[in-house]
Order: sequence, then C-alpha cells, then structure tokens
Amino acid sequence: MMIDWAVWTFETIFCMVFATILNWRAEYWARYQFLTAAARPNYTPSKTTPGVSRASALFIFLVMALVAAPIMSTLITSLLGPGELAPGISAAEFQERRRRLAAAMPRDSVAVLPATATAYMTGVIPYPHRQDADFLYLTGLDQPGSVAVVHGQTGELTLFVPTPDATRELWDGARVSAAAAASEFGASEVHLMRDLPRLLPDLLRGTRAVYYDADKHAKGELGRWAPRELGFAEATHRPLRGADARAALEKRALMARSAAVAEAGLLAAMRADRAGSPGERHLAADFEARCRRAGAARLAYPSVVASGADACTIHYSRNDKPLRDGDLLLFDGGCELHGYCSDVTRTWPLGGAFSPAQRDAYDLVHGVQAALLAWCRPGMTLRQLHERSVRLVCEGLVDLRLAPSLPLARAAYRAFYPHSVGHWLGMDTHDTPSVSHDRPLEPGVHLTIEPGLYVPDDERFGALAGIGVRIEDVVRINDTAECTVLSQSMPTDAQSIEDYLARARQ
Ligand SMILES: [Mn+2]
Repeated sequence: MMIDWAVWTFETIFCMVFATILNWRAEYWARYQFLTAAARPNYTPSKTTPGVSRASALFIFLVMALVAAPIMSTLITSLLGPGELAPGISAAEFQERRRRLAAAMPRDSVAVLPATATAYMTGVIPYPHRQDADFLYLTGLDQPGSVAVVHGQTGELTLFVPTPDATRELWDGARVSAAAAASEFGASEVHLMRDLPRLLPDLLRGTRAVYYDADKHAKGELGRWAPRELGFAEATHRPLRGADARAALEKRALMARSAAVAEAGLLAAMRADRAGSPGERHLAADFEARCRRAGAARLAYPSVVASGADACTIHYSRNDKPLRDGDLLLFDGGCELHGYCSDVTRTWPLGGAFSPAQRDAYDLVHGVQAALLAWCRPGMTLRQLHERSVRLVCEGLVDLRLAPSLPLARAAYRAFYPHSVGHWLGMDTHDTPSVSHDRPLEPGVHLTIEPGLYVPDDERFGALAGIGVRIEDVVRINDTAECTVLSQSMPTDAQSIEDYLARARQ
C-alpha cells in the first residue's frame, strides 16, 4: 500500500515536471532539433518553436496522472511487494538464509559464491543469463559478474559488484551499484570486481575454512584462480542449499505456481488441434510460449516431446518428427518461475485411444506411480522409494511377459527402467544432487515421482516394442502420511486420459 502510494506520488510529480518542460518547450525543442539534425544530415531545422499552451500541458498532465500512473504502479507492484527482492521473498528472508547457512559454518570461515559468468554463443553474442541457484538463493541478485562472500557464524555479506562501465551498460543495461548492494541487498561490505584480485586474498587470510564449489565455477569469475591461490586447501566443499531451502519453500506458493504453469502447458498440448500442430516441435514451441506468457523466465530443461519409439530415449529433445495416430506421445516439460522449477510428464495416445499393448504398459507404470505416491511421507527415503518402484516394475515385467521370471527381471530391469524414480526439485531441476538419496524425507521437501517403462524397439518384444511411458508429478512432503501432488489437475490413469482427449476433440 505504501509502495502504491509512493509510486503514484512519484509519477504525479514526474507528470507535472514533464508538463512544465513541455510548456517551457524552447530548450526541449532545440534539443530535439539538434538530435534530428545529427541523425538526418539533410534535415532543415524549423525556425519557429511549436507552442504548447498551458491548457494542453494541463490536459497531458491529467491524462498521465489518471491513466498512466495507476497502470504503471500496478505493473510494478504486481511483481514485487514492499521490501521484496523476488515475488514473495523479502530482503530480510535472504538475510535469514545467509544467517542459517552461516550458523552451519565455523567461526572464521567464509563461503565464496560467484554469480554465473556470462557465456558467449559466438563472438559478442551471449547465451541468455541464468543465475547460479546458490548465488540467487543467498543474495536475490539476478545479474552476472558478482561474487558474494558469506561469513561464518555472523552471516554478514561482502558483495563484489561489477565495476561501473558506461559503455558496457549502454549495451547490456545498468549494473547493480555499490549503493544498491548495501541498501537493497543488505551487504555489510561492498567492493568493485576490479578490486577482487587485490582484496580477496586479504579477506581469506586467517580464515579456517573456505566453502567454494571449484568444479561448478571452473569457468566463472574466479576460474582463473587456482583454488590453492585462494587459500582453499582442505575444507573445500559447497554449502548445501538443499535442506536449508526446503523449510522456507513450504511457506510459499512458488513451487505450486511453477507446477501449475507446466501443468497448464501440458494440458494444452494434450488438447492441441492435430490439424494445426502437425509436429513435436509445434507442441514444444506452444508449451514454451505458454510457460513464458505465464511469467516463467525460461524452461527448466529442454522439453522432451517424444512420439513413437523416441519415447524410449529418456532425454530425447530433437522434437522434430511429425505426429502419427497410433503412436504414444511422451511429453516431459517444466519451467522456471521466479527461480523455482517444475518437472512434469504425461504420456498419451495421439489417436485418442491406447492400443491394448500401449494400455498394458501404461497401466503398469500408472500402478507403480500410484503406489509410490502413497509412500511419500516423512521418514521414507528416495532410495527406498526407488527400490519399491524397481520391485513393482519387475513384477510388471513378468506380468507383461517381458521377462520370464522375477529373478531374471531383477537382473535385467535396467534395460526397461534405467533411471531413478525421482529427484529433489527446487531452484534447479535436480536440487541438489549432492543431497543423499538416503536422507529421510522431511515436511516441505519437494521431489518428483516419475516411474517409467521403455521397451526397446526390437521385434522380439512383439506389440510392446518401442513403447515408452513415463508419468511424472511434483510432490511435496507433508508432516502427515499423505503427500501433496502439486500437478494433480492433469488426468493420470488411462481412462481419464482417453476421456480428456475425447472431450478436447469434440
Ligand atoms: Mn524429472
């Protein structure tokens, strides 16, 4: 409310000043003519300056104040609330995150966290910037070219911000200033990146441990430094965003919103008019457009839009085939919404109805998924869930006569089910792989549950050959024995899928 009012007041004053400038006009007009002449050599400056009467200035002011200002303030406040650095996440929350990390670090230790360095596609053309999740989680700053240092126990933040450079900023946009690093991002000490080579060794001298992910940042801002130069000898390991992130996530709806956006995109792909979207690429493009229009900065990973036997390629992403009735389509898609990732998969028959063999494979996977969702509760581990899924898949392999006996199925199941049943999910699609699968699930943890069956496209498997099925949902662990499936508005069982497709095609 305060922010709304402040923005409105600011815009009103801006409008008044603008109208006054228009009314004074001479200086404004002269500058306009100067610029036009500079741009167009044949331009003849006008001798007379156009007049803007006091009445029209007042009119412009009123229109801007009544129409433009409220729209502007809505645009701004719809994204960030007062004191927030990301939607729903205040600067104080980022400070609290640093404090929690620091509490797990010894006194006189530091964690060194570089922002993602700009990577170049060709020459001066950069890849889209995607902030390092550790850096974003602890600072809220979504710009390349910075280094954060979090101090053990105190949680104080030293931030190295990009050196001001008017030319680069003309091309790339404004860089975070030293003043903003302190006032907005809560750094107790701010330096420029150009001073990093001089200051960092001093800062590290006398510390007992340095936490730094040398593998991840080999090509980053600190990549040209050998870890030993920085004083990294023994205690080098990355701070765990993992468990720390989870409790805080529960408070917010960002994971749920991210899943809902992906879900809506997948439902649209299921409903897509086949005549208007002849290929995998159309479905992939439409999914991405829907996610981005809903506010996602990017996809969480390249979409897998795999029809026919390509569904057996787990990370198939060429997405370049036309769609054929009779094939199954496996669509694995997710987006990154305000830093939080979703990861959802559905498999459906392009012709609207499963063939008997497709239905058998589908029912097997659906049965495994339903059983696993019932086991997603505190105390269970991801490894236990995976082992249970393997047991159920093996029984299914025998039922479908893909394996002659349970012992043989156990020996060979990886040929049909080569991946884990799930992974942690959060700010990265695998968030974070360094958290053990033996860690008991806790309330607030998000993970995927995604059993699959992929029958190699080989004639000895008969009608089942080349059928790939995966069903994946985003799950949040609660403090009860019942988990929350964030992506539950999509049809999951075979009958609901056929019904949904039939309704969509009426
Ligand atoms: Mn996944």
